[in-house]
Amino acid sequence: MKVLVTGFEPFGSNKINPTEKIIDSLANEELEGISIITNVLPVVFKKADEILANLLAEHKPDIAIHLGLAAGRSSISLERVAINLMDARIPDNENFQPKDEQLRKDGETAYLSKLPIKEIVNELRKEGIPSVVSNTAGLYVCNEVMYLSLYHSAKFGFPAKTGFIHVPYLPEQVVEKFLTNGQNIPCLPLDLQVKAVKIAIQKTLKL
Ligand code: PCA
Repeated sequence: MKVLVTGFEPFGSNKINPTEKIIDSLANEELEGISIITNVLPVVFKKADEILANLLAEHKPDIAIHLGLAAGRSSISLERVAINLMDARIPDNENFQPKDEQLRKDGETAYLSKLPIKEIVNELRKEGIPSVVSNTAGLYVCNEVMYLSLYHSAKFGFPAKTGFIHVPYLPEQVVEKFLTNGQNIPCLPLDLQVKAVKIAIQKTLKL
């Protein structure tokens, strides 16, 4: 069983992306009977598209779990839906800022997550980790990656199960924002974020 887990590099005003750290810690993990392929994607619309396509073609994963930072959210968010649209509030890391542009002309308007999102949310809550189903992954590079993974799944049959999880800031990021401009923003420690992703993988493997 092959599981692809992707995160993202920092972007915008965020100097750290927690998902990069989650990927680092998963890369050193042995989970029973599965091989985990990890990758940190650039926050660049065109490059993320190309790199994801190459990863899927090369590894043919059974499961793909894509991770991104959702600045300001308080919980682990299991995204329900990806939309066939790019409408960027801020430019990407190579200064591209698409507005109202389709991702794939031959794709559906939207795809629903193929992860067992409600089962994962329930399991995380049982473990004391705040978690919700989210009905929007935004219209930036995270939505793009979720959409393209589901488009690939619909077109080629793999990854059979794929979806997206947004994570909150890490505590150190919030301390910095509080000290620099008094913003009071929610966060979740790295160990709980890593635990949440492992639970999501295990739950997806079982169902
Ligand atoms: N979050 C952004 C892109 C990269 C990331 O970690 C998003 O929500 O689209």
